[in-house]
Amino acid sequence: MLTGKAKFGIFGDGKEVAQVAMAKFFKEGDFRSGYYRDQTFQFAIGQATVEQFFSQLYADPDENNDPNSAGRQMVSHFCTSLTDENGNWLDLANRKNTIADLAPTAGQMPRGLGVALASKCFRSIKELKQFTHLSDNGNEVCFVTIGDSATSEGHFWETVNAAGVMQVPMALFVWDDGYGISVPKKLQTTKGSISEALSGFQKKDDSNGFHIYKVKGWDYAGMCEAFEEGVRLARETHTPALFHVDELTQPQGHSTSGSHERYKTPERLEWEREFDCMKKIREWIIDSALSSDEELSRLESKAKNQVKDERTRAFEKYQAPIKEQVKKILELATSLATNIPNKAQTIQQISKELSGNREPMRRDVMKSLYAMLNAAGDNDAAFWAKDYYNDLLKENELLYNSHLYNTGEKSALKIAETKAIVANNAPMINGFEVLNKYFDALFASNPYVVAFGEDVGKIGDVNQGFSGLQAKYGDARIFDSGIRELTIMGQGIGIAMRGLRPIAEIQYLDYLLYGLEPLSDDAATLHFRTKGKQSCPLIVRTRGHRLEGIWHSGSPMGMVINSLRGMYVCVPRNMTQAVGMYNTLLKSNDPAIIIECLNGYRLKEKLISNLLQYTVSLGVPEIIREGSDITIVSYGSMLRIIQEAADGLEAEGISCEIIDVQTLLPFDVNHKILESLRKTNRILFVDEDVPGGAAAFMFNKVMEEQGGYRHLDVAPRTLTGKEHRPSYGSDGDYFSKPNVEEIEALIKKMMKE
Ligand SMILES: Cc1ncc(C[n+]2csc(CCOP(=O)(O)OP(=O)(O)O)c2C)c(N)n1
Ligand SMILES: [Mg+2]
Repeated sequence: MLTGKAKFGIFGDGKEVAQVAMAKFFKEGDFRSGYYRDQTFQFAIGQATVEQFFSQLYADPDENNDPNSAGRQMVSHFCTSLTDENGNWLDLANRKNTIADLAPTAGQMPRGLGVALASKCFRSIKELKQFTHLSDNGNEVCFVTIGDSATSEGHFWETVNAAGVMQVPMALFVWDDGYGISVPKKLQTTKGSISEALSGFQKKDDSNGFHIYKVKGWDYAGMCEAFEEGVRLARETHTPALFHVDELTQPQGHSTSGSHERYKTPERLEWEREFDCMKKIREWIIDSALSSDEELSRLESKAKNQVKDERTRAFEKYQAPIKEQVKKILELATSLATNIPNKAQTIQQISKELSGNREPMRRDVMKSLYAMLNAAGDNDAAFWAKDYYNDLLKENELLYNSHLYNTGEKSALKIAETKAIVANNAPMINGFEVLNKYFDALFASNPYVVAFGEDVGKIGDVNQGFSGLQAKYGDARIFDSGIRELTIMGQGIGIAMRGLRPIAEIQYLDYLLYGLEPLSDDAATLHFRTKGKQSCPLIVRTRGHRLEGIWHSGSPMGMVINSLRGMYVCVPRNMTQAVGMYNTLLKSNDPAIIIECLNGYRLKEKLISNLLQYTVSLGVPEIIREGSDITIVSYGSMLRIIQEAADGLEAEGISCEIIDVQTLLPFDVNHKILESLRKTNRILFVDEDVPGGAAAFMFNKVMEEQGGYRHLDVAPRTLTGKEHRPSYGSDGDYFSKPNVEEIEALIKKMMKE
């Protein structure tokens, strides 16, 4: 199947006819949130070419050749640009859009819900009517595709339920080929049929729900009829449609790795040959006298040749820059060999191997050049070769490691700082009231913002940040969601990708685990995997750190920062700082999570007078107490406990400098902590996470990246929570998380060393 030029292939054969039918009803402004079988659809809507398909198969890192992923994704993972190079949203209402595909099965479901929900927002929020480049009054449909077996995932059920409840324009196509790799559908789906299992979701005149259609994947006319009706109703009435497209096949099995003869019976294989949709549509075309056997054969052979040509062209384009590199290295090698005679033989041997490689890869180039440089050692003659090696390192870094975050004007790190203004007569109010006043001003001034989550609407969230605001701004902008963290995150991702500014709430940080997958796999990788063509300016709002009990005082920050590279992680110590972070993020295109302090909502803060202007620069720690003997680095709720310890230590003549990192991702971009350490020569990292979690991350950053080890008088320390989840009650908290006495005792010990 593959000629050895590509590593892995996964294709949409056996599903071509259904995709041609689906493409007929996909209009400008619509979105596709699908999976790796949709190549025919992408070709049919004119958003991918065969040559591009092969470029992706070869992992060509040039985005001109593989505009779908610049070689970063496996074949059949498509995407169209949603933003321009400056991060501004394109005229999406007048183009055919595809959200960048993902490999995790059913991963397309949660954000597909959000993409569809955005249409509902555009239709029902009057402030959004002006943005005609983003939506034609909500007339866009989100076409979601999924395999029959992936419907076993919780993602599928949660999404289907939410779409049925909310009534969003989703056209959901289940490509049913009877298998998920080797596992047949009777082991996947109740009653072996997704449409039957979902029959209770069928919309009735007086209910919400789905329009459900069952069609045969080789019956072009039948599919067109069903798709036309279902998609039209989704567009007009926002009732979602489910198309169970049965009787599809996999002519080549699941993928290029492994053959389906291992798990399909001879009868099934025979049936697949008989009912292959390409064979069936050919018969239908001839029976309907639309064309003749000869004409079709001519077309088929023409198409085969065209594909071969495009394949060759794609490979040549992929090889061209590498061959240039090889050429340059061979030249350098000749000169090296001449100038370093005692290494000439080694260098010539390396050179010979490289030039003999008929299909060199970039890593072969790097390995050869490195080996030559190794042979040359310190010899001055190697100057140009070294220079070239460094150039190539830089070039490859741009090709393979760039674009994790926005870097242009929409980078959250480029947002200018505006300091808080605290008037002399500033009132002291509760933390939740600071947020409430802020969100009020925000919704009055920024039409793009919507907020949702469990209990966010009617009661204005469990801590009253949105109290009274649904009544003021309407339930289209501030609304309640079912208890479904996964799809609340998906809603946020999809809505953000359509150019809006969602604040999607996870009620407590401990429940982030339920919603982590789409953040980690989708939101955090999006900018990277599309090389900047798509952005997801989602803000996840949650609250955490110490309060009471195992599931209301977790602080799994190590988990968060390690699974969410590609997002920013903000850990404000109070609600005013949180406001500054919301403002910064709302001006940028990077996704982020803001973790408010659960125990901070009822603490008093001075109300600043520039709520909407105040911005916090991400990655810039704040020294919240100056001192000279030791630097204590922490964040969030922990800081208040550290302050108390510092008061106690001061009475004993020990002067503590306390640094609030404010954000864990990014972390101290200007090395402010190092500056402090230079002065104190002692450092302690404190947090509530488990040992080896975020405290270890901060330790590593300061010691290794900032070179902090050079300024130490005593061993650096981390002080963390225990390995277990926190026990209940105030005593449980005291003995599970770092406490004042523990901090004091450790610092006193460090001072004596
Ligand atoms: C979360 C996750 N688990 C497992 C896999 C490995 N995997 C890739 S495709 C696949 C089967 C999917 O079957 P189905 O949904 O029926 O789609 P089909 O490939 O048959 O079109 C599996 C198990 C994955 N990609 N993601
Ligand atoms: Mg399948």
